[in-house]
Amino acid sequence: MLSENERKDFADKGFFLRPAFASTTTSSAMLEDVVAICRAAEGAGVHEGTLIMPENNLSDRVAPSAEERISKIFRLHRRPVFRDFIEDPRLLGLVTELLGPRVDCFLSQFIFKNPGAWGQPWHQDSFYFPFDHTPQIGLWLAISDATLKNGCLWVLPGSHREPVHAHVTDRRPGANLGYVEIVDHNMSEAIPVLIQAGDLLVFHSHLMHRSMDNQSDGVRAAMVFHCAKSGTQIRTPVDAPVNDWMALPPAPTPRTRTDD
Ligand SMILES: O=C(O)CCC(=O)C(=O)O
Repeated sequence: MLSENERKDFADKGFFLRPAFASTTTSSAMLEDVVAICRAAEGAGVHEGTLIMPENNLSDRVAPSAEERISKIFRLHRRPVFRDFIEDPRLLGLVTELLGPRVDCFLSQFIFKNPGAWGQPWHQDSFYFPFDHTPQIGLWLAISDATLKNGCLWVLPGSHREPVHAHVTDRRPGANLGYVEIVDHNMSEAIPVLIQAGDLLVFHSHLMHRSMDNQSDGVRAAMVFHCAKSGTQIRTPVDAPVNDWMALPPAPTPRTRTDD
């Protein structure tokens, strides 16, 4: 289910890109659902089991619509459009090849990076995942094009081989809740991930990555899922409120010539 190049990129660099993975219909349905959530909740809070987080540095903006003040919406993967996506046989094939035959989706977040929103500092996702297995797999689906101007992701190729580094709290006054930063590593070899709406970035949870501020006039949106091997144990007394463990179906068995 993975090409040779994808397998090699994941092993060598800690990520690979699947261009044109999602249709415009899927991306639009995701966007429509999260916009409806933000408007129903009239901004940040809880709605139908989802958690809606504000964009702190845009909190005093007078915005015509609720979603223009939102940063992230968590716990989406049981909703039909998101569940259909994460249970797509192409995704199941990909994550089971990387993690083993049975996999859970435990985290999902839609990211609205509105004009003026700040980027998320350098981090490794495993810092947020105090689990007994590593790695987890991140699936970052571009809902809009991601450019240098609108705050695309940056990654440090090969950094997935690093242990989880110390992370310090994001020191910018007004930074979003939960933002942390790696300050003890050289990031000079980092590269931008310039991708188009519908492209999927697949990455290792130790990969160091960040995003930049949105300096454009348009929103830079993305939908991110995280998957772990089934049976993963949490090493903290209480799980993070953003997590919601859901077993995924097994990947369909590839057809062989004798099936015909
Ligand atoms: O898309 C972004 O702005 C940051 C996303 C990110 O770093 C993450 O999902 O771990």
